[in-house]
Amino acid sequence: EGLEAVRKRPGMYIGTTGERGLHHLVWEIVDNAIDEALAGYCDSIEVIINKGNSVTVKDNGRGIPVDIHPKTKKSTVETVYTVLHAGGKFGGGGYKVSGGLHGVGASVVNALSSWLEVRVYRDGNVYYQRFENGGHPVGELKIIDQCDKDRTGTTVTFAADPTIFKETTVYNYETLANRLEELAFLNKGLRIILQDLRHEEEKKQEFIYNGGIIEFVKKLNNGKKAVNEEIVYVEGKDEGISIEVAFQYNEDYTSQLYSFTNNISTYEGGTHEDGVKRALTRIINSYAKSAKILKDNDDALTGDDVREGLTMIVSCKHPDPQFEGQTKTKLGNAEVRKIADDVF
Ligand code: 1YM
Repeated sequence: EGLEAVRKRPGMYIGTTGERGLHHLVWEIVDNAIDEALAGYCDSIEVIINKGNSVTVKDNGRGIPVDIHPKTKKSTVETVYTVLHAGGKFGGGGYKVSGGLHGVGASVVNALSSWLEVRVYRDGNVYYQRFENGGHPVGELKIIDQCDKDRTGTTVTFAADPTIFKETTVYNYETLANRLEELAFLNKGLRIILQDLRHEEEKKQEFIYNGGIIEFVKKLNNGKKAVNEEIVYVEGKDEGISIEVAFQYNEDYTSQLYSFTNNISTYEGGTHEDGVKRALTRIINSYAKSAKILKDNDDALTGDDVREGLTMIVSCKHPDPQFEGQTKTKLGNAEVRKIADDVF
């Protein structure tokens, strides 16, 4: 369970130690804040690139629990940040649906940082703990200040360790902005702010989309001639799995179809995408027949036919997603495909 393992083989946890891996650190911490938003306790997340390329991630959720964890006899904050694989489901209740390392990424980020600080705002107190040199605590979690009783949340600041990230420790503003905007589209009503304090002229963008994926489709079709003015939107939930679909046709011949599960792009498709595609083809064919647009002897429209000029987002939230190659659980692929189809 030691963080040394992460420092020995960082690639196993974050893929690469290049620029991509560096940004992965931010996504791991942001994922924990997103999970808190998905649980319904947080509606605002801030990401700040500080001078010197440390990064701060703030949320206004409940704050990471500060009580003593029964197993480790340390605070839950310290446990989440120093024990590999902690932070996921332990303690029971609730599930994590965001992507990344399934809520266990905090300790990985700490292991790969030269220093990291956590502040938790809870019960009118400001709790603080600092870690150095790959996750070693500098003292215990302690109360350093008082705050308004109504103020709750978690603030984490970390500096990627240059001895691990030898290629670069400099963040790319556009990389962060693009993904944070995507997360704002995929989580409607969630406010995400990005700030860059590295340069004389400070940059700041706020992403909040009350229309969620409808506004995502609007952006993708910007500058194109829409066929249906009003973007079609449907959502539904079954067996704890929710599916949202938004689409609009434009006069192009190509299609833009992006699907996501738990906020992660599923660019190779999947059962959620199959179910929606199948339903769209079935519904358009059935309408075309009943409206006598398709005569009895005509061939049915194919999937490719009905996707011409289609811009569509499919977003699935699944408590226990299965990716290609993973073992199947209770709900098999066929069931998920059927739920996606039914919801549509
Ligand atoms: C800036 C990063 O980590 N926020 C965050 C994390 C947690 C909670 C709230 C939280 C979760 C739960 C209960 C729960 C985490 N808690 C844990 C653990 N932001 C950030 N906000 N209370 C608070 O899941 O039941 C791991 S992450 F394990 F302690 F519950």
